[in-house]
Amino acid sequence: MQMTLRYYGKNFDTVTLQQIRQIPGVKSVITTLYDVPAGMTWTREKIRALKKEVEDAGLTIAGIESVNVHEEIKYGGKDRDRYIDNYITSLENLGKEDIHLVCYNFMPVFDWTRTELARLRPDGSTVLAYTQKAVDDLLPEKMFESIAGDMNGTVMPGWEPERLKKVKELFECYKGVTEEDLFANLKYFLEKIMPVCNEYDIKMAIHPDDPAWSVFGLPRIIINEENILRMMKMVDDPHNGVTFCSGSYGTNLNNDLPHMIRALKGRIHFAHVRNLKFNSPDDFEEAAHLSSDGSFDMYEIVKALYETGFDGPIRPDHGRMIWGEKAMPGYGLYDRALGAAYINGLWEAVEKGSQRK
Ligand SMILES: [Mn+2]
Repeated sequence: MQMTLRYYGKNFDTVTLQQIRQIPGVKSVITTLYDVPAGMTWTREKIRALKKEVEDAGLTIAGIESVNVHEEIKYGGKDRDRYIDNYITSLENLGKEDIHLVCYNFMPVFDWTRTELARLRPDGSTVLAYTQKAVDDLLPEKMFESIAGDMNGTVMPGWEPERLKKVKELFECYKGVTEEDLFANLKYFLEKIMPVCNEYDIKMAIHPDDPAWSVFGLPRIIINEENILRMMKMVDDPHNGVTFCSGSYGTNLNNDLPHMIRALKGRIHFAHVRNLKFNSPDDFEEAAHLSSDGSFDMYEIVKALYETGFDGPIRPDHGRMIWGEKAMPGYGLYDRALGAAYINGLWEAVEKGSQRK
């Protein structure tokens, strides 16, 4: 595996590449062109500038998170072919710039959803949290307002203000779109992009829906083992793969995370490793990465990745806000650095332990 950290670019991130470089074992970042809206083409010039910024700091780009998929592609709008063509051009340009991993998601309207961005934990840290009751009591358009008001002055990926204005409109577009339609639209998209992925060896890694169930009545499909295996089979190409995000699949306690990793052997191109603490099945908060701070057995998750031969980029995921840091909620430096160090430790222990048998 290749330990990485997510980086949002110098105009958006409070964490610098110089700081990231000092985290033990981190030689690469996962990043994106944050200022290119979904549906627009990524130019070679922009990709090259991003690469230069990262490489000048002594790091490399391990992959892109994300090249966002335009809503028209997801709901199957009349202009979807145009947006797919743009996506193909973006992939082609990434391939030409020697970037071979792209994370994306297929969640309608809302990206990841949390109901609190700074829930206080017993140790005084603050974390992102979710409680189903808060979602049930809220109108979708209010969701954007409540998230936007609590971002420490940052713009959070997936919750950009320009999307806020369009929420009602978007809900109209998804009227009548079923889970089966979403599967069909994803298949259509994947079949169109697989040739360029094969030509440039670009691994597509779909991120699971978070939380892993329908919110606000919108369909969601990348939520469990059955559905992700269906997605692998419906476009059976090694470039059609997965971002295994323990914190997202883990929102549903019925998902057996180590079992899912084993079932997806060979198709996990990217891993997000983090822990959650459940207070009830529909109320959880993001814990420290350490197993004993949350509800997951992080050792078993890392062991499953190791034993299935996972050799792609891995990153700690959302961290707690600790030590007075002011940053994008979930994306401060300190707790993610602790997470990286912990995952590195687990990996080394699993690796050396298995060689000694
Ligand atoms: Mn994730």
